[in-house]
Amino acid sequence: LFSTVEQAPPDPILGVTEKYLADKRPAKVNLGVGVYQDASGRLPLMRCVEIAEQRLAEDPKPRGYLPIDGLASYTADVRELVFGADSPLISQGRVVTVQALGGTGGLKLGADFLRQVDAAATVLISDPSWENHRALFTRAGFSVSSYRYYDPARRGIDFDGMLADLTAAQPGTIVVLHACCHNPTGYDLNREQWAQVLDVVEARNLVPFLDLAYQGFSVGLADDAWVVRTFASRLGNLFCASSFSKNFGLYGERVGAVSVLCRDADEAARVRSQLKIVVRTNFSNPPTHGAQLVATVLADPTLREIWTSELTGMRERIKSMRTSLASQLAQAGVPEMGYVAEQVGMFSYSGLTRDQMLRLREEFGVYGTDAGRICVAALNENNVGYVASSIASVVRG
Ligand code: PLP
Ligand code: TYF
Repeated sequence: LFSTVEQAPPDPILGVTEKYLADKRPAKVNLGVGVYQDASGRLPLMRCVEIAEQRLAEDPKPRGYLPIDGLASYTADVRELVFGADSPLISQGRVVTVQALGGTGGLKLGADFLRQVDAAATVLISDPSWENHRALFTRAGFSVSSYRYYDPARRGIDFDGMLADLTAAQPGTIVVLHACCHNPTGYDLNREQWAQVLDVVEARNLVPFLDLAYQGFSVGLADDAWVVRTFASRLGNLFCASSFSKNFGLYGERVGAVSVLCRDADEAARVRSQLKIVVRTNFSNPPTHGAQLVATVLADPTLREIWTSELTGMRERIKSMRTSLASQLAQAGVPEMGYVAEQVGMFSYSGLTRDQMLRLREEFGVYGTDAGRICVAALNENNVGYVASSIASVVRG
């Protein structure tokens, strides 16, 4: 049966971690995978999660099945975090939010549902994008192309190219957009540019699928949802995938959701019923623990306050590491990389070539992706100087 099964290539990002783990050098640094690390270089357990966990343990509950569309208090929280607590779209019953296995699961539920609705649609992702976008929508049965996004020569966004590609798209094309903290480049559109994208999406009748995997990592929780809220205020339909992997540090618990904006409450009820079939035929119903943790934190004003201040701390720490990397690069003779301080989110497209990235890895044990992406959220006071001098060596040497 399996004699013709081919060896699949490793995940381009998670494969970097495997190489890092096999490296014996003590100075090695893993800037490959997008996982936040604290000032001591460890993945933190957030204090708000720890307290919520203690509370849940003090009052242990039986583990029955959750409803197919998820824990109701959790999905209501997600809807408010994304669309705003006072959004009329929520009171009008236009938003369907279904619990999913991480942000990836949210994307997949949305993709499988969209495939039922319009099998012939094309999906457009940014060039470049998170690699899993292409793989996931392809596996869901879509033909996936890209729109221009990053211009290596200009070291920034090719906005004219992006607008031209979106304008040329057929009506009904599904457009995957990074709502904030673009992965992998670290370059986001400004608000005027987003408004122009929205004009094109509306005029060309495109279907936006906003990926909100880093809410709270750019400016703040509400600001980072601005794109979703602005699109939602003008469009009949849109999709948004949420993830609490990064902003709650709940990577392994697989806590996410997909929200679908509908034209009215009746349409929302029909869409919900179809999304429930997608859930049922994939995993029947979602897991309890992670959603319970998020709902516990968000339901308690004190825990919520702890969460937002911890999130602010993480965002600020990343920003200070960007500034520190830029200044240490300048001191080491690479002043032209000041853009790392301007980019946002967990990642930075370093501008280094594949060869330079391989040299960083082989000669210095500094691991980024082949394409030149580094996770700045893994920098700290103890490794930033070493990373800067290593980069300077491969750039100048
Ligand atoms: N979308 C983007 C752009 C991401 O970078 C990630 C990162 O993991 C995800 C989705 C998936 O998030 P999750 O781990 O919650 O599935
Ligand atoms: O881009 C990243 O590093 C994160 C984590 O298949 C990730 O989004 C990477 C690869 C993958 C799943 C998650």
